Amino acid sequence: TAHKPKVLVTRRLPASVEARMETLFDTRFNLADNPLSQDEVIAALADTEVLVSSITDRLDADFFARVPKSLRLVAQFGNGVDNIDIEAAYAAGLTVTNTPSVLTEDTADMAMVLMLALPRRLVEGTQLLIRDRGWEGWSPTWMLGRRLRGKALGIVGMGRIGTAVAQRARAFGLNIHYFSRNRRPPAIEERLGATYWPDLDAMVSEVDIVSLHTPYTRDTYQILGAERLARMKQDAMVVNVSRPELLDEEALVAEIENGHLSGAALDVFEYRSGINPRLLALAEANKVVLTAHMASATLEARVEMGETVIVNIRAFIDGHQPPHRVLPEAHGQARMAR
Ligand code: 8YV
Repeated sequence: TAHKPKVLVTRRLPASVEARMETLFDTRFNLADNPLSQDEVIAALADTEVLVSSITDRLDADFFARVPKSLRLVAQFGNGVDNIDIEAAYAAGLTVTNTPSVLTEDTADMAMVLMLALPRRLVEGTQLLIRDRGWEGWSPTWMLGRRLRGKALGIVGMGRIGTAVAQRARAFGLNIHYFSRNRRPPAIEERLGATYWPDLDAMVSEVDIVSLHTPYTRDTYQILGAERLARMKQDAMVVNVSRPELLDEEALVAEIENGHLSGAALDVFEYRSGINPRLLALAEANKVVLTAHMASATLEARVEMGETVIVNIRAFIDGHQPPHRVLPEAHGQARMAR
C-alpha cells in the first residue's frame, strides 16, 4: 500500500518486529518503555490512526471519549483485552484486535511448569543448594514431594489455552475435568479425556488442582471467590496463568495459611499497590510459587504476537476485516477494575 498509516506503539517490542513496523508504517515507539498514563497516550496520539496497546494501557470509556478523531484501530499486543473497554471503543467508531493463538502453547507450557513446580519442590530444591553452597548428599527420604499423576485437574475455561493444558496434563496422567461457557463437542471431550461439569461449585469441590484459563470479563471477576476456595478439597492447589482478578487473592492466602489448601502457583497476582506481603511470606515458606507474568514470555511468542499485530493493522488499513477482531458481543465487556 502507498498509504503509510501513523502508528503509535506504547511499549517496546522485539527488535525484528519494530524494524518491520518501521518499514511498513509511520511508526512511533515509546522508547522509554515505561507504562504510559492516559494523558500521555492521548497527547502522543495527535493525528495517529492506529494505537498498538498492551496490558499496561488502561483504555476505558473516558479514554475513548478523549481520543483524537484520527484514531481508528486499537491493535492490542496480547490475547487478553481486559484493559480495554471494548464497547466504548466500538461506540467511538473504533475497531479492536488482539493476538490470540500464537501464545497458546507457551502459556500452556507455563501452566504445567507451575503445576509441577510446587508438588515436586522445584524452587525449594534450587534455593537450598544456593543457600548452603553445598550438599550433604542423598537419602531415601530426602526432599519428598507429591506425585502429580493420578490427581484430578479442574480446568476453568476450556478455550484455546485450557485445551492445550488439558492435552499436556493428560500426558502427565492427570484426570481432566472442566467447566466452561461452552461445552466442547463429544469428540473433543473424548480426545482430551475430559469430563464436563455444568456446575463450577461442584467441580471445585472434587478436584485436586484448579487451573484458571478464562479471560477476565464482567462475568468472570473472582470466579474463584472465597466461597469456592472454601469448597476445595483439603490439600488442593490453585494454578493461575490468566489474570489476578479471577480469584480472591486474600481468601486464597488465608486458605493456604490455615492449612486447608496445600498451595498456589501463580504467574499473575496483584502488584500495583505492592505484592501482598502474606503471599510473599507463603512463597518464602515454599507453599506458593510465583512467576512474574511470564507465561507467554518467550521470544518466539512475542515475535509472533508482533507479526499478528502487523497482520491486523495491514488488513484494516487495506479495508479488509482484520483476522483477529475482538467484538463486544463475543467477548462480554471487559470489566474495568484497574
Ligand atoms: C502479555 C498476556 O504479557 O496476552 C495476554 O493476555 O497476558 C500476555 O501475553 C501481555 O498481555 C502483553 O500485553
